[in-house]
Amino acid sequence: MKILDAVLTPVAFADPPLLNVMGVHEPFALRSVLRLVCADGVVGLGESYGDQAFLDQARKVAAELPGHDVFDLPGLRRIVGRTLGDAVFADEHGLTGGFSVSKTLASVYSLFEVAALDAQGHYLNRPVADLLGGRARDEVEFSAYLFYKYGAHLDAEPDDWGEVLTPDALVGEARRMVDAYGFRSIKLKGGVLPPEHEIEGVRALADAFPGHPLRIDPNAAWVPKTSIGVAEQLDGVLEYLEDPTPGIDGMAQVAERANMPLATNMCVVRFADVEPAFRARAVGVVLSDHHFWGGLRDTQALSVTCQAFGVGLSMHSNSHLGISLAAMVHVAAATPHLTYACDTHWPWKTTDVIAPGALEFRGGAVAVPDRPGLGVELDPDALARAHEDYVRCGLTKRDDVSYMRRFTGSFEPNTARW
Ligand code: GKR
Ligand code: MG
Repeated sequence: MKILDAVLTPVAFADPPLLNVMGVHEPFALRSVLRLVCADGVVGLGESYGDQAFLDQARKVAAELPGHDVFDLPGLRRIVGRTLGDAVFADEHGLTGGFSVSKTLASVYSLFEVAALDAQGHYLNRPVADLLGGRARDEVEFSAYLFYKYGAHLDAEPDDWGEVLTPDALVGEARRMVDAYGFRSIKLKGGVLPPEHEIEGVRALADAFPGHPLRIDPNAAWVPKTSIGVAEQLDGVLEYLEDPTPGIDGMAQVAERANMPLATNMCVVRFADVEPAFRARAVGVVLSDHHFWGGLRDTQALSVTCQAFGVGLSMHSNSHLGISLAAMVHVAAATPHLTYACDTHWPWKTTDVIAPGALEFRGGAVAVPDRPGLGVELDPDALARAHEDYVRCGLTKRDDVSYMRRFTGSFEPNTARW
């Protein structure tokens, strides 16, 4: 089935002022939506980053696709490689590890692979999970994703989550999310307050939610000595400790002394990182993310690699919309070795580009859609509105650091600060 056109639409959606090691989320998060228009009226959907640097690369590939067979994924990979050469897309927010040619190719390829699989599913009348080998599970469990946050964006009214900077407020945020979605696992984005405050926050969560698995992710805000101290103080409280410190060597130092596994979406971000990290015993859990690991099938390959080495697999997330969630659900369903509830930013958004109802959270899990392809349908009016928001907001890249400086006057990212 031939591809006739590949239409990329940058979109923006409202995002609260969530805090992390690099600063604070801007009022809008950016994404790109891909419609892969094929013969016979079949359309495949994809979603990925919306930063200009990514769009520039993706557009070059989109222009090469008319005439390509949507079932020829090795050929698609060759087109991406040939078109991009040694381009490097730098996701400048700095929260998903280093940049490289291979990661750029994997990221751009992923957008098109997902849309190709969606189109294949529509053509064959089968869900994407079936094309990936079939379901290992009928529903996919996700974790609550807590953030410290400001109560309002600059020059804006307070949002309805309010300010979250204390253990009590954190428990309130968790309560709302757990009640609304039924999450069991709870993740706290750390690296915002001094570690002793974040330890207090985690302890408050443990008291308020007994039996719920807990995680904290300071995005490498701590030096190894501090990380070891935190691991000691939260021994028996955390299911895993995510990216406490930068780099494979630092993580290995911490892993040697920590009783819980260390997880990462920062020091193992491409296949070339696997061997050195596993050899150093730096990580016990890899957080996969099809958006930069080369799509759904390479995510499954990552899973098998982890299984072979006795390493767990979970899933990383960034601010995203429903096409991405659908892709995450299908690949998670078709990946037997997935050992923890996946991350999602889903509760933080209020709009989407897909028609409602296809993806519902029950008991913290999303049932795998039975419908063909990804099982989600684009809402053309919602897409148009999200594109208007993109144009109106004027953002062309994610820049948590500069936005934080507008709140505080001066700010340096907290990486390895404590
Ligand atoms: O949305 O601020 C955020 C997160 O910090 C995100 O960008 C990270 O990439 O969730 C991610 C993580 O686990 O590191
Ligand atoms: Mg992380």
